[in-house]
Amino acid sequence: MGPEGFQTSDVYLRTAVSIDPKGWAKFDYVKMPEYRWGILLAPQQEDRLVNFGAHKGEKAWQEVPGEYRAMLRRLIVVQGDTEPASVEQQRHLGATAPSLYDMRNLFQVNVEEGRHLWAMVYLLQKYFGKDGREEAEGLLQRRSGDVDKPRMLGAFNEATPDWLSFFMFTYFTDRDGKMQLESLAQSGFDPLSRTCRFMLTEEAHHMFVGETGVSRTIERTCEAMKQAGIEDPYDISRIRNLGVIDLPTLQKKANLHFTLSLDLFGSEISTNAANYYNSGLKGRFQETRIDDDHVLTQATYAVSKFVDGRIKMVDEPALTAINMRLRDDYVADCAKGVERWNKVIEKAGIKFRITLPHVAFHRHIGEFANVKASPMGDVLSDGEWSKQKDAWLPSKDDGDFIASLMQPCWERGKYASWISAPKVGIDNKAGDFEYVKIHRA
Ligand code: BYC
Ligand code: FE
Ligand code: FE
Repeated sequence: MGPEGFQTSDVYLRTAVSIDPKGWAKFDYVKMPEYRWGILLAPQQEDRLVNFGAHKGEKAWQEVPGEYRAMLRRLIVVQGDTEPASVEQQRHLGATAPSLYDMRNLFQVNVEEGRHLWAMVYLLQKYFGKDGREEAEGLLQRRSGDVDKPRMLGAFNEATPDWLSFFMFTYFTDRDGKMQLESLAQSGFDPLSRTCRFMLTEEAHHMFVGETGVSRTIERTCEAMKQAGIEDPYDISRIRNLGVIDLPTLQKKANLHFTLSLDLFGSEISTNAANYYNSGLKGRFQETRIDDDHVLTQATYAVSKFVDGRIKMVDEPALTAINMRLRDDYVADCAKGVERWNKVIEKAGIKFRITLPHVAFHRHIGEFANVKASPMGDVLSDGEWSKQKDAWLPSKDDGDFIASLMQPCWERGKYASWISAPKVGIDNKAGDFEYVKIHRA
């Protein structure tokens, strides 16, 4: 279920062969079927403790704590399920890669997500016996978008129809991966913590691909607008005629992928999350750097809720609000890169800003699942929503237009019309480096 085609191509990939800084960035040409995954865990820290919840201060577990076995297995299975799902969603994208550089980055992300599945399967096989093996088998049976055996979480059954979606996905959805892995890296179950810590080193590159991919798309649009003397970012048809993606459509794509990713944090109020935390299985983002008691039985946290037809902040027990807190940390993390995108637009002198929509907008999980709200957070009637939704989310027309731009560009050092070249090459390679040597039968 990996990338379609390109089985005989030589791809300039980074392979992790060990966890020390010299070992995890070996670059060379590899044919994807020959790519090999290692089981890589961050070094064991002696005397590591459970750092939060009811077991705070006890020695971290090297074996599965019997009373939490089912919960822990569930967490590992959900994490494992997302990894191959993203590869399945992206498998057709090689055919329309806007450059060899981008194609190589896609394949790099794919092989690493494959390794992340392997990392979770390793835990299931090694620590859970028969039921672990059955769950591991289940991970191979499910497929993104399959009617009978879909992937577990919503966003991983959506299509990734084009390269802009791929960049938005790696920016927004891989960042959920980062936040969830950070929380699992805090786990009192030490093997899970160690494997997640190493996975996070790889996750950074996925988000880099997303952030720079969107940024290069914006840069190219602004450049084309300037060359054509177009100042108004809403002069859509003229901008599209230049073979670039207009900024309002970029905003719609961001709206879609951001909100699908918000759904991945579960309900704002969740007893599952409270139990994970209390049991010492899943912590908060940067748990050990937070200045509180790390038990949270007395603490409260402000949660945005839908009360009497209005969106309001309500104090809730901090334990049940764990998902909300992680989502807040996620939104703050997302906002940083969006500001860097806005700098590119500002520098080009175009009056437009990309913004993150309100958390009540376009949601399918939690407090706002049954609410229609605008990106500004105004509650709407169904009629108002239907009238305006195409202004906020990609329409069929937008999709068709983007699809029309997805022409492969595989000449060394060349880029498709809608995206600029990167500032620096992978592994500092020169501009015309042949990141993928395509030999087709
Ligand atoms: N779609 O109690 P609640 C990554 C279910 S991404 C469908 O609020 P909880 C990656 C939920 O399972 C990171 N169903 O949920 C990125 C529950 O079902 P049950 C992946 C959903 O448990 C890019 C019910 O609704 N890792 O690595 O507090 C590329 C009640 O919900 C969804 C993790 O997610 C949804 N979006 O929170 C590659 C970490 N949301 O129990 C890779 C592990 C909720 O009634 N997972 N439901 O059958 C978790 O910590 C939690 O399972 C969640 C959900 C945060 C996902
Ligand atoms: Fe991953
Ligand atoms: Fe990732």
